[in-house]
Amino acid sequence: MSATKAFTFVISVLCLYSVFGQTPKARFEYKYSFKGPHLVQRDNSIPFWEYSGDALAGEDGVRVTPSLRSKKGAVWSKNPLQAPNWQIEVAVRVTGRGRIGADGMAIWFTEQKGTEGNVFGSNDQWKGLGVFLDSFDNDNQHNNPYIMAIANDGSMSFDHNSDGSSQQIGGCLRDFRNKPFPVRVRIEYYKQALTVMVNNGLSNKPDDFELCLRAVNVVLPNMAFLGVSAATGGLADDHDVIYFLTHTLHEPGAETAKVSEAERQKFEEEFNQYYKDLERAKEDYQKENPDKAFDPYNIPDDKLYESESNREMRQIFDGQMGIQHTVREVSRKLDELLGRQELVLAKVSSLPSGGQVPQVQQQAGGQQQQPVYTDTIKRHEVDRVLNNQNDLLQQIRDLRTIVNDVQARAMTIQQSGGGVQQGGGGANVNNQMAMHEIKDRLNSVSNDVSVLVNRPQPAMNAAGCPPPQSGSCLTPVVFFVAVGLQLVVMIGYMVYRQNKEATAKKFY
Ligand SMILES: [Ca+2]
Ligand SMILES: [Ca+2]
Repeated sequence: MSATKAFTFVISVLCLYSVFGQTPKARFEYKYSFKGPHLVQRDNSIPFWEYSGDALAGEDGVRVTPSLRSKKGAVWSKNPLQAPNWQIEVAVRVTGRGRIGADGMAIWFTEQKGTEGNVFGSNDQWKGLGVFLDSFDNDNQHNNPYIMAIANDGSMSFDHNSDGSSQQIGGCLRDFRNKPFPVRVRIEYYKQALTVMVNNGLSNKPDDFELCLRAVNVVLPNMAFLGVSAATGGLADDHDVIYFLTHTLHEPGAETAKVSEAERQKFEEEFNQYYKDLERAKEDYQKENPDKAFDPYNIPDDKLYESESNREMRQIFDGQMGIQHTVREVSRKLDELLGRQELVLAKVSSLPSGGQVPQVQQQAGGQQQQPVYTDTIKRHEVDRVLNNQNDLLQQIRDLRTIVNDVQARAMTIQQSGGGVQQGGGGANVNNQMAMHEIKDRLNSVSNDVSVLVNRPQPAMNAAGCPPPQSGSCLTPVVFFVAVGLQLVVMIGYMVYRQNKEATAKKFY
């Protein structure tokens, strides 16, 4: 039986070979391909390609999405590929720290360039072919990550809920995440037969591929744009395209008729020349602008992203730095306070018991210190002394006025004394009244003077202030002497008058 089976297998292979003919000739299409190193130009653009959304192009590939939530990105050929038969080989890396990733990637061959949408970062209802690398198991059938192909005429919407299981041409269960080598997907479309081969990322041998799906009678547009898109959701992976290589496939006979070997060589040379020029231009630019040679997109992954433990360590470190800074600040302020306190203490202790003269302290070593100024008389104290002196002068002026008044009244009494000879006994009464008045006035003067004498002296006088400038002011001693003399003279005059009147009465 096994011999029969083997025979059947050989016959079927021969039949297939007769159907598809000889192995097609492949022609590299550099305008529909990209590959590192030196993938991007000075302005970070990829020749013949454009990228959008959250995609970033680096020297060695395109990061279609970073491993952040809800990101979408895409890279598309600028021009459509016009070929009935073709082969695409795409090397991708899907890496993430989680055990499960999301959402996945798509390789496109569509009539229109894709726009941002919900089918792995690109629009739904596409016209053409989509080959999906679906990381997330939406229908919970435990059949993801999964690779599948879906051809769409523009009428169908991708059914995420079933992971497109009813819409696919075919597919295979392959874990393409976190592999040591890039996972390669080779899509071949030849005579309406679609073949998808996958390298599992466990080896980097060029021809190490496994069949994922094969389908015949698949109708695709003759002219279509090529692209790769990716999306992340609540979970996130890095989705990188390492290279995208396109070949058109030609039947061996037609190929020779169509393109001569010379033409092929010309194309190859053109391609090589282009890359050489590009590299030379880059080197020149780096030489001219060594400071600008840094490419922000070409940061290694380990620098762009940090691990969980590194992040925690960094946060702890940052926190400790903050605490250290605060402690240092507090310590500095404390030192400042202590310094001020010591200064105040030094000033207080150096205050002499009486004197206010600035003192120069000599240290034991003989080194001269800054003079320490002890407390001196303040401005307001000087003002107070001056005010007191003014008050004193004013009160003395008042006293002089009173004295003058007394003098004036004495003169009045003296004048009225001339009429005693006519007035007789009435003059005695007047004199007594005048005497009482003078007595009262003198008493009030005496009170004023005693108030002045008992007035508390300002403390500043004790502070060695110069005595107030008395100038021509009347001193109390002179004043009392004058008043005393006046009193003696007046009393003497009264006695003299009374004696005179007594002798005059004797004559009547
Ligand atoms: Ca899915
Ligand atoms: Ca599924």
